[in-house]
Amino acid sequence: MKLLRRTLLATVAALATGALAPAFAQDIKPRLIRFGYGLNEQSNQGRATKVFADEVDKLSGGKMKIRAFGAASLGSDVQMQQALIGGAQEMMVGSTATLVGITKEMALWDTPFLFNSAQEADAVLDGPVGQKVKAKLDEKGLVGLVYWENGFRNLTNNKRAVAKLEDLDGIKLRVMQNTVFLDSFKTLGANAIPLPFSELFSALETKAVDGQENPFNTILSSKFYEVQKYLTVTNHVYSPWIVTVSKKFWDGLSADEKKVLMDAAVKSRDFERKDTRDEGAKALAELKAKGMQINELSAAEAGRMRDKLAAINTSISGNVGKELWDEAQAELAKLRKK
Ligand code: KDG
Repeated sequence: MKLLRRTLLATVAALATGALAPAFAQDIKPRLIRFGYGLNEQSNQGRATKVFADEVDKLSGGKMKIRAFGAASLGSDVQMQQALIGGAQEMMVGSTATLVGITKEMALWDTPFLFNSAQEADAVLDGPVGQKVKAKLDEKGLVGLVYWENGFRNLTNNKRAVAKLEDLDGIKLRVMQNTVFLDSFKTLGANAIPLPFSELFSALETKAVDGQENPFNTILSSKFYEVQKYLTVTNHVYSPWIVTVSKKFWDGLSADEKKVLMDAAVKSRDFERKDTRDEGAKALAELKAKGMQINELSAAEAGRMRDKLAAINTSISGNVGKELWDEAQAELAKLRKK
């Protein structure tokens, strides 16, 4: 018994003096970061999240670990945004459109036909206007790191091919939880129904809604072709995603840790945009092969859509502020002069 007591006392003394410290010091656990997203693991969103996670692990020497949660397993965009603001979750990627209730300036990116190309989108989103909009998140408890590409959105439905605007009349069309999308499709004659992305497939399957609108990649990776017959190429708006961090979590990080997350985010952005475009180039053919009946809205009908939605642009300009709206238009005019 005396030996055991002596051994215990010697061990306590050694710990106190740090003689055993090296083993303890090497056992410091990595900082775990929960990263939520809404599409499935095999989607462009899932692949880019893995690139981000691998890069964070590499740049931090294993001291920071991303734990990715896909398929809205941590909740919808809106629910995850609230979890980040409250500090219950550290990171997410989601639609800028679902952030409009938190930061009204995000509605700028909902403007129908704002961008004519992905290159224009990259230039504006990564330029001064995109940075200004991103910075507005800070005062709401979120830190925006980078924009990813969701892509140009197109219409699917089970009722009819949409060859002219009147074909939208009465179609129960799911839209993102966002007033611009709601107002836009009501203006175009559809019966617009806001739903979280996580509920969309079952709403289509049970015919609670007739249709939806999303980029080709999402229509393919979420298997909407299994429950949708018609696909109309409209490219009616370019949708960004944005990678965000809980400000409560971010403010507790060291400068080095913040640099790791930012550098990894930039690398994941560049990967995600290329992956999304490469996949998008093939997705339409794959959707046709899956049996979808595909038509392209004519330039004349797209022009009618733009004209009908002009009033929406006026309300967006009022909501985001004329200065920001004018700055975005000026940047686009400059890009188009080149
Ligand atoms: O995580 C998925 C969401 O970002 C979602 O907004 C994607 O475009 C989308 C939609 O239609 O909800």
